[in-house]
Amino acid sequence: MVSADADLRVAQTIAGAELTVVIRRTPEVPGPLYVDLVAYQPVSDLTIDVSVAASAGTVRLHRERPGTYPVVLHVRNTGPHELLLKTSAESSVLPFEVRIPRPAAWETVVYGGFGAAGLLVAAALVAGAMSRRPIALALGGFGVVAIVVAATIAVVSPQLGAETRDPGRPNAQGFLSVTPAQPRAGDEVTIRFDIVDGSTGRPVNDLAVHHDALAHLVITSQDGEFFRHVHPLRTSDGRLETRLVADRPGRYLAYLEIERVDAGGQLVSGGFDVAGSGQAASTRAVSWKFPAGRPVTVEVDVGAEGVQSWLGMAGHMITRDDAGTFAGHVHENSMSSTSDGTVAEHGPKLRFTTSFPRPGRYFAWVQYVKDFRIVTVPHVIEVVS
Ligand SMILES: [Cu+2]
Repeated sequence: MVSADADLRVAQTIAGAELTVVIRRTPEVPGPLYVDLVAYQPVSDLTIDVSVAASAGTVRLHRERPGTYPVVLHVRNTGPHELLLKTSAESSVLPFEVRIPRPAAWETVVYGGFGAAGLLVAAALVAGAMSRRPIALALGGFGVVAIVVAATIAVVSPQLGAETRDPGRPNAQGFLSVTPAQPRAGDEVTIRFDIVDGSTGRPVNDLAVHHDALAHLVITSQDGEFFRHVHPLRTSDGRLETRLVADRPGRYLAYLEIERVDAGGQLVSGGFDVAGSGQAASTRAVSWKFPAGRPVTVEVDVGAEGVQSWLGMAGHMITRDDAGTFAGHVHENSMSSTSDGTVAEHGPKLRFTTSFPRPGRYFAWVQYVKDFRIVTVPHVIEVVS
């Protein structure tokens, strides 16, 4: 379940296209539900049916036209809803909640208290002017009490309103499967993660949006030459799917970042093999050399025009060791972004601070968005003791 006190942004990789689905805050119900699909390059011609309950719309993405595609739907009531995205081949169900912001109870008391105080003090002044001293004093006294109560609650309330956190939920477990079961190089492969609760074994139905997605999936080939960072479609409770063309033979490693409501983030991993001949080794040169076990900062030049915020950040750096037993993901150091997810003034340099646990060879992929295009820059890192 995800909620929408503010705009809700959910990245989705659909038909190979990278989108951010923005469900805008709803001012009233029944009323319009504004949804934007932000398409990143390369955009393909694609028709996407977008619907919520009985309300439906269609978005037609055009090749050569990255950016925002709006659609207006209709919601009748507050509470849990599901946004359905559908193309001829794929579909995704995104749970969200419609909430109409209502003042908190303590706000009512504070404003009510100040209001009552104002009236009582005014009445006291009137009574005083009419020379009814005891009444004026009493009214003035109540007014002062009302002010004290309101002011005390105003000061204490932020603590009262503090979120009480769930003690945490059991870890989820993920099982990776691929279709076809034994893919060959060049095949389109469907990668499916079934996420179940570690205690009950039931499909997990409480994935939370974090870093603008329900799940972040990184798939690399063992040799580091293949890299995809995608946002799988939620096809049912606990089931996440993505399709891609595995263009080279060998072992593929998959890392899925998820977060459950009221629980911490976790990484679920898996792998699969792609058959074929002609395994080519990586010939990429080492671009950075670092000591093991210490924080290091890399600087990436993105040009004077800067970058756009993507997944709530100016940039991402994903790392992996040669064997695939270590995987890391850090964000650009400024950690800031624009709330509307459009042009941010980051650049011309992005900085990432990370560390590598042991000596050896590592891969790193730096990602940022420029002109609605996701740029991925691969690096090979040598880590020494
Ligand atoms: Cu992601």
